[in-house]
Amino acid sequence: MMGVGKAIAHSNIALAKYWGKADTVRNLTAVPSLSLTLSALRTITTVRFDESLAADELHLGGVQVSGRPLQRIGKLLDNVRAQVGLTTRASVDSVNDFPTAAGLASSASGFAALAMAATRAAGLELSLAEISAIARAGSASAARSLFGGYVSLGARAESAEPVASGQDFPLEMLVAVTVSGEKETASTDGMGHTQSTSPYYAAWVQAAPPLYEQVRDAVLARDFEALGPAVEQSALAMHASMLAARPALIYFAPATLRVMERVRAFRKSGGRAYFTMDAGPHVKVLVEPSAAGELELELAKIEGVTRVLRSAAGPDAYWVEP
Ligand code: 2P0
Repeated sequence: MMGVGKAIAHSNIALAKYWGKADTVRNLTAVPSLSLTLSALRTITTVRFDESLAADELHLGGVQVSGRPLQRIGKLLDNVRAQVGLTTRASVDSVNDFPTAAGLASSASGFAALAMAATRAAGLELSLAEISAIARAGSASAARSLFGGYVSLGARAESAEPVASGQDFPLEMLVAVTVSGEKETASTDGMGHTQSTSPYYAAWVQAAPPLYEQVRDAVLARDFEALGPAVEQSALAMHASMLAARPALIYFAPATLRVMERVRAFRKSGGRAYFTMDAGPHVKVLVEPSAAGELELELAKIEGVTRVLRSAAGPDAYWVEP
């Protein structure tokens, strides 16, 4: 069999964060999350089952990769192969059309595009929800990248589901890419470490569901002023649990704090914008389209900010001709 599939998925940024697993074997999350899919950050992935291959192969941005990334995609491919009784190995070609050197998370769009492409290459005809479950087993945040707009993933949920479209509530995201000398800790490792050593992890697991509900209700009500504070609290509560780990997990760089301060100053002068951050030093700022251009210029001037990416809401993941 020489099946081939090609797909495009967009990255997503959680507005209500998840951090921590309820089940590490099945990769189920401990708390619910809600994200915005971003049009400007895409991964394009081709999967080709090829009988001449002795082992799975992975190319990221044209460069052959082995080790842990290859192991992780191998697990997803094994799952897909098991569903159709296939033993053929695959070559996977994945390209991000945004600057990966910036250390922006690419596992969300990466595993979503991989699950789309691999299921098609294997000849499976599945719904986006079913493909979301396959992506989630590879990387939990990837479950959300199957859908466009605002997307939720419940605690212990198998797959994500759409909450609202980007047109329903048109917000934009500015990604302030910051410099950091530190090598980032992989999310899976960081979560496990927080879970096993932070005295605040239990408090985070208690605080996250009501914050998620505030975020979801504000999205459904298209209420930016209710949404923003809940988004900031979700990110900072998550980071508080990491900061209390032993040793501490500190993702803040000096420029991270400068961007946050600028966003707060923007609000003091009457603007409306709210920040969030993930397992890295970059800051993502949620803003209305009418104010995005002005704020983008301001963020770009901050010391330690190397570039600012601007994105509207993105669409569902989709297949393209290989
Ligand atoms: C999120 N993050 O909700 C949270 C907020 C980062 C901080 O999901 O271990 O890529 O591959 O399942 O899902 C990043 O972790 O981790 C993440 P794995 P994942 O977006």
